Amino acid sequence: MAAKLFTTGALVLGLAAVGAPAALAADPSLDLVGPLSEYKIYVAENTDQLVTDTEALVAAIKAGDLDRAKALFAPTRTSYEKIEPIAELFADLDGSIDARADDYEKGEKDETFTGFHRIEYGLWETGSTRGLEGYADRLLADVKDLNNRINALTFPPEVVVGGAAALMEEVAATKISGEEDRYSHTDLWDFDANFAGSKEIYDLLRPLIADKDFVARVDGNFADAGKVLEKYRMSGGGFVSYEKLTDADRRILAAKVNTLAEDLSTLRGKLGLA
Ligand SMILES: [Cu+2]
Repeated sequence: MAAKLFTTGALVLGLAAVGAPAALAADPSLDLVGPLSEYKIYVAENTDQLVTDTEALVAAIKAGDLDRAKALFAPTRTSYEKIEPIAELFADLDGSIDARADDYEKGEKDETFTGFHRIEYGLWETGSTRGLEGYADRLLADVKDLNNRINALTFPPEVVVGGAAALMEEVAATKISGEEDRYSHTDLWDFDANFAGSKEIYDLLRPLIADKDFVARVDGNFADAGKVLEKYRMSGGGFVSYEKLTDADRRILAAKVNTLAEDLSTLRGKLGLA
């Protein structure tokens, strides 16, 4: 991809040198071709992983293995959380896969409440896999549907570029309160995945950003947020309960997430996208 990008750049420069209109050299969509196709590969890897991991989670639920199902819950979600800006383009599936009980009139008791958080509720609050088989089947059908739909999708550049900020905005607006994984308190797994998904987009676009102060600041804030998360990483992988996060660390994390959301929201303008 880098080679292709270079060729495009050289071509544009060549044209500019022989006196082509400056507007030609300023078309930002040419530079985005490489990063966009890289990102599409990243998303495809994650949706494949999501299907594989969900199959294992569903198998554990159907085998009545409560401990295994609980252990697989958070890691299975991470590939979804990494690609949320794209997954959310399919609002119906995002609703059935990742909605919270609050989105339903009767909360947890609502018949139409499905997906990860319905399963989470069953595993942690009811403490049993019983009655979750149907939700498990539905979740697997939904993530397979998502995988197919994403594979057929032409990625809108503004959604990809805007996705880096969208992930951070979502963490800032709702997730930092711990509302997402309220029964399992596995929120730090999601945060880590949200950071990874945001940083993936940023890193792919990074070579195109001319403002070096901006790049230094964003790099620094990603690193600082990562340092806070590292303190809570378990030796065997994954994270301790969100309840263990100290107020001081929660404040640092919230501040970093807010600054990142604000800075990354200017990416479109920095890349010359409308
Ligand atoms: Cu989510």
